[in-house]
This record gives sequence, structure tokens and C-alpha cells, in this order.
Amino acid sequence: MKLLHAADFHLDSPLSGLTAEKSTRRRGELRDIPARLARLAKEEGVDLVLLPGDLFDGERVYPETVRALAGALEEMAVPVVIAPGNHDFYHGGSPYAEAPWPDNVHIFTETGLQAVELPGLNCVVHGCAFTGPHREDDPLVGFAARSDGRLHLLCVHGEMGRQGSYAPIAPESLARSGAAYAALGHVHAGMSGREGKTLWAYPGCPEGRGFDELGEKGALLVTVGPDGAQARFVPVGRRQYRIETVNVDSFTEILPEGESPDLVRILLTGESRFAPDLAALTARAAPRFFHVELRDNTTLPTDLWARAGEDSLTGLFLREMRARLEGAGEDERDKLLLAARFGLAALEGGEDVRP
Ligand SMILES: [Mn+2]
Repeated sequence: MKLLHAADFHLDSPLSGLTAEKSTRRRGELRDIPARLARLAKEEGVDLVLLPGDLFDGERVYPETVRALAGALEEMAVPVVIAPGNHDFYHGGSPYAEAPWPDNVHIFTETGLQAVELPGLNCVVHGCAFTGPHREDDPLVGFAARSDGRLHLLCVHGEMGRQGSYAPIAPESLARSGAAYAALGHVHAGMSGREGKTLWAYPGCPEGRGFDELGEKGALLVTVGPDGAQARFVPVGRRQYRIETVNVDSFTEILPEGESPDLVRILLTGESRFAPDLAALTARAAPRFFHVELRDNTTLPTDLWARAGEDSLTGLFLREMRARLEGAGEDERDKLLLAARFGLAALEGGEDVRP
């Protein structure tokens, strides 16, 4: 049997750091995730789709987002199982309770484990729902699938571990479950492991929404057979968030030929006598990326500090600045470096450090 496992869409998330126009485009791309997954499900001929939660980011969901999701799930034309998570927990007023969902969609509604029987697939999917923003208990505690010749799967939103506020799942609970595969949601970076004969995995989110969700994002295609389960990552994201580090002297080398679809943060490193002109460099990079932002991590040239020994005002100034920098925290460092740059420029002929 082949199944598609995806989670943590966080549809209708607020997107920070983008212009209004790009934020609207990005929201549209996020809303398009279910449709892309539906195409993938058809192309791959999957028998089942497991969606363990956080499909919506929060309470405020646009009706068209719910309609787009329901439409895509219907298009999948195979059983779809949803386990609501901490962001989209199940309650009487939630889209899961209120929207009309197609017949092939099964939504867990309780914190206790429920079972969706799929006789056509000789399979049972066990799972549960968040019914509030937190839960401290292990949703799998005491659960063991019956050895009845059927395939037992789990579809649960929660975190791996023995303690936590988001349905902590202990490794031994997974081992005892006897499930062939545990489709998990909650962690936004893909990860997987084995406990007993159970393969468990987080697909990660299918699209990044910020610089804390970097790189290629997607879903998992899982084959489950008599020898156990195997999962394969499939990229689904339209764009990637990336952080690139480049020496300020080779800045142009990082610019792609055409326009990259990605959202990129460039960290400028290396030594520079003057503070890099971030506005000018950003303007230069902007046409080459969907979104770009620059951070200045450059330092003053080492040979400049060599002058700290000089018996001059410059020497005195550098000694003072060096002493302050040594005791400075991360935030203060940036200010002190800028002050050192301004000070040096002022001392040496009133050169303007800000072109
Ligand atoms: Mn979550």
C-alpha cells in the first residue's frame, strides 16, 4: 500500500517581512498546497492520505481557504484522514466541525484514540485530535494494535518525548503500538526514526514561512508492505527560504543569473573598513530573488587594529574601542563597530563613511 503523508500547512499564516503584494502572492501559494498534494497523490497513485494536523494556522481562516482544502481533498479520491493539531484544534466552531467535508475525508474529533476502518485497504488508521491549544498527556499511552492481520497505522499530531505541552509521544509508546507506520505532525523540519517495528516520521511543512523554516520542504510518500514501511521525501514547496553567507568583496558572485524564486537572507562577512552600503547592495540584489534581505556581519580590518599601538589620537581611540568591544555582547558589538568606523573616518580627514 502506498500513502501520502503531509502536515503543518499552516494555511492563512501571517507572513512577516514581505511587501503587501508579495505577502498576498505567498498566501496564495500556501493556499495552493492542497491542490499540489492532490496532483501528487494522483500521479503517484496513492491509496490513502494522512494529514496529522496544523493544516490551518489559527482560528482566523478565510472561507475560500477551507473551500480550497475541501476541494483538493475530494479530488484526491482516496480516503483522507485528518488529526487536528494544536493550531487547528477541533471544537464546535472550528472549520473541521462546520465546513462541509467530502465523504472521503475522516476527521478525528476526540483526544482519545479513534479508529478509521478502511476494509478496502485491509487497514485501520488510529488517531486523535487536539481539542485545545495544549495537551500534556501522551496520546498513545496504553495503546497496542491488535494482531488481526490488518494493517495498523497511526495519524497523530504531537511531539516526540516524555514530557511537553504538545501531546508528548514517548518512544516506548510507539514501540508498543505495533503500528507499521506513525504519520506525525508538529515538527516543521522533516525527521524520522524507528521504535520497535514502527517507522515514525514528520514530513515537515510543505512550504517555509520564514527564515526559521529553511531549505527544501515537502511531503512523504510511504510504502507499507509485509516487510514494514519505507518513506521517501518529495519536494512540494514553490519557494525556499535560504540563508547564504558571502564575503562582502565577492557579493556579486552570490547573485543568480536569472531571477531565483527563493527568499534569501544574505549575511555579509569579511573585513571592511567602511560599513557596507546595505541599501545599495540590496537594490542590486533585489531583481535576482523573489525576496532578499541583507545582514551586515563584517568586521573592521585587522591591520587597522595594528594602529592601536600608535601614540596618536587614532591609537588612543582604537585602544578604547577595542577594550569596549572585548566586553560587549552581540547587540552592542554592532553599534560599537559602527562607532569605530565613524570615529576612524572622522579622525582621518572627515571622510564620509556613509556613501
Ligand atoms: Mn503543531
